[in-house]
Amino acid sequence: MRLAVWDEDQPFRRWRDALAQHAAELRLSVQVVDAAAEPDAQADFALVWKPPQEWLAGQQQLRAVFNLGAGVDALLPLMRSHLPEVPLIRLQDAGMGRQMADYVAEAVLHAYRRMDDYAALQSRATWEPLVLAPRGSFHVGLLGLGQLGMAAARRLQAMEFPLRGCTRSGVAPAGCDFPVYSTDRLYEFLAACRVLVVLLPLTEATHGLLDYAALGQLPRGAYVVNAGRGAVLRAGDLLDLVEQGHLGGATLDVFDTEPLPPEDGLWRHPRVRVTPHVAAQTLVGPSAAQVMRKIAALERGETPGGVVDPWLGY
Ligand code: NDP
Ligand code: OXD
Repeated sequence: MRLAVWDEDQPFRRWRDALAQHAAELRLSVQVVDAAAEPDAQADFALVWKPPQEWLAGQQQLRAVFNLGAGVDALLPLMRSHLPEVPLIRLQDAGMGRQMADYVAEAVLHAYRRMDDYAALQSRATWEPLVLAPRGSFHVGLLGLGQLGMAAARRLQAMEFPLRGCTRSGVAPAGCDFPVYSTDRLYEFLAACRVLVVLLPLTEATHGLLDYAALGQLPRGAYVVNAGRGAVLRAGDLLDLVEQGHLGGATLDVFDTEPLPPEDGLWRHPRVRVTPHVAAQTLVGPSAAQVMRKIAALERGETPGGVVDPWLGY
């Protein structure tokens, strides 16, 4: 079988070597092709991150497309237009869960230990111990409890923060023993979150979900962490609520426009921390292993995990 790779973020040889190694372990005979170098080569499977639409449209015999990331919002519209019958399969954790748990844990501790307040005191050379909230009252809410939301939840539970979650279905994932709300009870969920961690995919239903009215449901002083997708949250509304003192601050990894334009006020706000979409990065080794396992499942006639529902958009 022929496997085409389109990923401008990594040298092709890294994917080729990792995929070849895992194919050999699974006794799969695979020719790995650099799609950018051989754009006309027809492939059976494609592994892609932000491929050009002309290339995707020219692929006539694909059996499945693998997205080299967890979020499919950029690729799904291209698939709908050009390859509506071909399954789109996303990465599930593949080494991103631990990175996301690190990112979220740091941001929650930053909020809990009032580090922005101490930074403000330091800027005035003021020595002033601040009151620390009892841990048991410091509820962290996870909006999105998929692969990454649950990885973050497990870490926060180990850190003894009380948790609550909110998902589309309201169904608690396996291993989740804290309360889970469905989105129709979003405001009730938000009302008790001292920190809101957003790990949602960008879909029609989540676009702009966290607007002024929704963010206003958070308790006074609440902190927001967004590592899902920028367009889920209206950053202007967030900034207004921080300015008004209703929200305590935010750690943001994802933005409506990326890179975040230099003139954007988020860069300079003393209570907002900005990172350049790095909370959880695609790791070649674990991703190649997962993709080859999924191809092996397809070859056996099975349906692997991570097949995107085109109607739900994730
Ligand atoms: P999953 O598909 O495993 O989980 C998605 C979660 O979101 C599920 O719990 C799902 O609910 C919930 N959800 C979907 N739609 C809604 C809605 N309308 N209202 C409430 N909840 C909803 O995704 P992952 O955990 O793997 O990844 C989450 C997102 O993280 C990705 O889509 C991507 O955008 C982002 N990401 C960011 C990275 C970064 O570096 N910043 C890196 C990797 C991913 P249900 O359980 O009911 O289906
Ligand atoms: C992803 C991402 O979706 O990097 O994997 O954001």
